[in-house]
Amino acid sequence: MSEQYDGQLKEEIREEIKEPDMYRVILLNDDYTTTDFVVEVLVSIFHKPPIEAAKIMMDVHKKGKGVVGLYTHDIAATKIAQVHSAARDREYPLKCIMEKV
Ligand code: NFA
Repeated sequence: MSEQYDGQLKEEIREEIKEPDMYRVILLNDDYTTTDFVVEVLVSIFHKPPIEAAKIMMDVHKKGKGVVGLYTHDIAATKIAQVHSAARDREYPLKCIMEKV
């Protein structure tokens, strides 16, 4: 096997094991969404245990925003769409966004 071919193989293997880009999903506070609904969303969409969900909700309520979780791009986008859809159904303005880590 030539040096060049060996190098090409190593390069291909390196590309195959590259970790996916990760995104933080960030929940934003507002004055209208109920605390119960936010906890409900954190439990049902983000699979947080209820006690942790209540802590995250209070943190967002006090600080204006907070990280809910770390996901690959498509999982983050799906969860955000699920939050906005559930909020729209109940006529709450609850919003979340994603940012690349
Ligand atoms: N601030 C909202 C209230 O007082 C609760 C809330 C928390 C909304 C976290 C959005 C995010 N009812």
